[in-house]
Formats: sequence, structure tokens, C-alpha cells
Amino acid sequence: MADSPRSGGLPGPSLLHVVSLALIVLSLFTAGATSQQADNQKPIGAEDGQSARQQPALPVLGYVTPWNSRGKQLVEDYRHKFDIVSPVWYTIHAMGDGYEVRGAPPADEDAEWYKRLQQPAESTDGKTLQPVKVAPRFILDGWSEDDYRQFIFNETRWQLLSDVVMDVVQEMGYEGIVFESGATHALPGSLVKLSEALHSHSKILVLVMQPVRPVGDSFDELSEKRAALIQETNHMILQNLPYLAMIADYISIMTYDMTGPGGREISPDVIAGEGKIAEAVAKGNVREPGPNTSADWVRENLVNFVEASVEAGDAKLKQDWSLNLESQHVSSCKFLLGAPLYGYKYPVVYVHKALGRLVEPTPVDPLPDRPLITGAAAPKVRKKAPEGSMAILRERGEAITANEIIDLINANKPEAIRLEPEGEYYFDYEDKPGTGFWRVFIPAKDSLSNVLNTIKEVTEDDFINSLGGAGVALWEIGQSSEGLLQSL
Ligand SMILES: *[C@@H]1O[C@H](CO)[C@@H](O)[C@H](O)[C@H]1NC(C)=O
Ligand SMILES: CC(=O)N[C@H]1CO[C@H](CO)[C@@H](O)[C@@H]1O
Repeated sequence: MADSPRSGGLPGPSLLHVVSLALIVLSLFTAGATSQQADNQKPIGAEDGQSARQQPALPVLGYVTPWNSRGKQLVEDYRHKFDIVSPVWYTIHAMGDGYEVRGAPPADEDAEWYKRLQQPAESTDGKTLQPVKVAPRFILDGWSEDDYRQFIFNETRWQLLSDVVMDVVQEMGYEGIVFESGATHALPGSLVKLSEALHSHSKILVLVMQPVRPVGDSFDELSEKRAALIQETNHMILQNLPYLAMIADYISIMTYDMTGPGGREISPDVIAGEGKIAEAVAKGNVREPGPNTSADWVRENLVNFVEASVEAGDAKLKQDWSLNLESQHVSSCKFLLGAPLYGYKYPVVYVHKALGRLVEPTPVDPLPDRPLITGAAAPKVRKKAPEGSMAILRERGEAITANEIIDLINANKPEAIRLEPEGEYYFDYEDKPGTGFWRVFIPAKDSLSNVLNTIKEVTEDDFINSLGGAGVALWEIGQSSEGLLQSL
């Protein structure tokens, strides 16, 4: 049994259980794998594509990017699982005295696709499927600090930005937009014009926000400083939320990158010994790979955002920002908690926790039917993390799609390990002998269900429900497998 990648004091091996390769391939990816072979056929059948939603009350927003274009077909096959679809098509640039929107549906077929979504459709068993709202993402691209300053302090510019966006929305007939920028938390006043313009045409405004992060333990001076910085960032993110909640219909919180490409910190008492590695750990220079989502983190974000959004009274808000808005926008505001549909792969080495030095991975018992072939055609010797070790990062990790994960599983036949309580899986593999090991975290049905259940649990609280509840934002459909979408 391999070791948990989580740090000390966390669940021991008894809370992990190793699942066989066959099981993981079957339960997570069967649907995705078969649809790869039958790319041109419609893969939906009554019990998968059209199965009812697990949580019908939770609104679902799905992002679709041009660089994983299979997302378009997946959205159509599972369209009843979505309320809002956001194609990632537009950028907003600061140009001299004004603003310019760039982008468009990449091809005619993309334009036809979104127009089909906006119409009711019929399912294969004759049921009517509701239209899906199409709200493309518009992101402020390449904005300098000065561009933000000019925008924030100049009312003429609020109108200019609103106008260029509205031109596109009206011309293309979208149902609204998803607005993203590096500093949306600082823009509540500046987005009022845009919000008013959208709402006066019955369009929706979704704002993308950074998540708040756990402050972590302060075990020394350095970690105290880091904790203070995180706290400050969290405060900054949340401070204008009452105003933002007022101008937006939904707030899409980016709770998909919990661990992210840089991995996460290790607390110094996890690794013993006095060598260079222990020293580096003590300085906070060693990081470990980790799962992408945890239901606890999602819960913390939802509660924090809801609490922050009601801190000031309605009347005071309007007065502060001279907002001339209907208060219904406050009560209809819903938080969409981000959930990842991609995995992460991290280049790793193994450190022995008691000895504090690097150790080599150990071979897994060979498969019984392994043929005796040597040379390039020889099957790979599977290796795993040695007993008593933990994986640490060699370099930054990268996001990886469900199809890439299926290919890795087929090529490497790894042993997958389930993480509790996240419900996520991971496995280790080496591409070619001597090139170094990777650890791959897989988003699974269970991890998505955990997130949905958490949101439902929190929103069943009357207080939060009175604020309009919450839903989920999926980044992004093209990286997903059908298995994941079925579990929605
Ligand atoms: C505000 O922005 C407009 C449009 O770019 C510009 O013409 C005007 O000079 C700006 N006003 C101030 C005070 O900077
Ligand atoms: C279950 C859980 O939340 N585990 C950890 C996930 O990672 C975050 C931050 O990286 C930790 O704070 C959690 O304890």
C-alpha cells in the first residue's frame, strides 16, 4: 500500500484503500473511453446522457474553451445538466481613450452550436429540453495597474466599457456575460453601468472571483508571514462583496485550483532527519502535490462569501455607491462554486519521512501473465512510492484532461489510490525508465458528488437559502469525461 501524499497527522493508510486498475477504469472512465472510439456517433443512451440531475435545485454553469473543443459536443449531449454555458471567446483591451472587445465564435459551427443551445430541443425519448443560457466569458486582457486605475476612477470609462460589451451581447443575442479580471474585487462601482445595461435588456451578469484560501498553521516566523499575507488577500477578496453581490446575478468562485501547479506546503515535522531536505522543508522550500478540490474548502468558501455579502445593509449600500438598482438582484444572487473537471500531474521524487533523504521507488509485483520480453518492446516494470516515504515536487505540475488520463492509465497500468475524505484518486507513473516519476490526481465522480452534496447541505440552511442558494461552476467541459458529467 502506498503512502498518503497528505501531510502528517492526517489520515493514515487505513483511510486509504487501493483500488484495482480494472475498477478505476470501469467506474471513472468507461464512458469517456468508449466515446473516443465512437467519436462520430451520439453516445447518449437513456440511462446516461439523459439521466436526471443529481441535485436539480443547484444551478450549473459550464465553461467551454476553444482549446478543448470536444466540450461543445459534451454540452449538447448533456444539455439538460446545464443552466448556463459560458464559451471562453472574448477579451477586453484597454486602448488609449477607450476599450476594445476582441474575439468571436471561432467558426461558423461554433455560432450554430450556441444558437442551438438557446433553442428548446427534444431528447431521444421525446422529452422537451429547456433552452440553455449562453453567457460567454469576457476577460480584461493585458491590463496594467494604470489601466485599472484609469478605469476605476473615471465614470466616463465605466460607460465606455459597458457600451463595447453590450454591442457584442446585443449583436450576437447572448443571454448575458461572465466577467473576469485580475481585480474584480476592486471594481464594484465601475461595473455598475455594465450591470444596469445588461439588466435593462434582461441579460445576466456573472462575476468571476478568486477563492479564499485556508490560512494554515503558523509554525514559525516565515509561516506566520505567509499566513498574514493569505489573510490579507482573503480580506481583499471579500471586502467589497456586498456591492458585487448587488450588481451580479451570479458569482462564480474559482474553487477549482485548491492545490494548483505549485503544489502545497509541507509542515516541518513531517520529515525527520537533519539533511538538506529537512532543512529545505523547514524553510518552506519543499512542496508536495495535492488533490484539486476538497468539500471542506468549498464549504469554507461558500460560508465566507455568503457572510461577507450580507455584512452591510441594503439601504446603506445604495447610498454608498449611489446604486440605482433593484434590490431583487441582491436576493437573487447565487454563488457558483467552482469544481474542476481536469486532473493534475506533478513531477515528483520520494523522500523517506523518518530518514529525511531521497529514496528510489520500489517495483510493484509483476503481473502474473507478464511475457518474458526484453528491450524496447518489454512491458514496463511498474514502480510505486516506497514504504514510509512521501512524494515531493521536482517542478511545477500541470493540468491534464480526462482523455490524457485515460491514455496514461492504458499505457502504464498504474495502481490507483483513493484519498479520503476528498474522494479523489491518484496514481504514480514513469514515462521512460530514468526520466523521473509523476503523480497524477484524478477528479472522480465521488469528488464531484462530495462538492455537490456540500453545497446542498450548506444551502439547506434557511439563512443561506434566503440569499438565493448556490450552485456549481465547472471548469471546463472539454477536459471532462462523460462519466463525470453523468454524475452531475
Ligand atoms: C475619463 O476618460 C475619458 C475617456 O477616455 C477621457 O476623455 C477623460 O479625459 C477622462 N477624465 C479624466 C478626469 O481623466
Ligand atoms: C481535506 C482537506 O481539506 N485537505 C487539505 C487540502 O488542502 C488544503 C490546502 O492546500 C488543506 O488546508 C486541507 O487540509
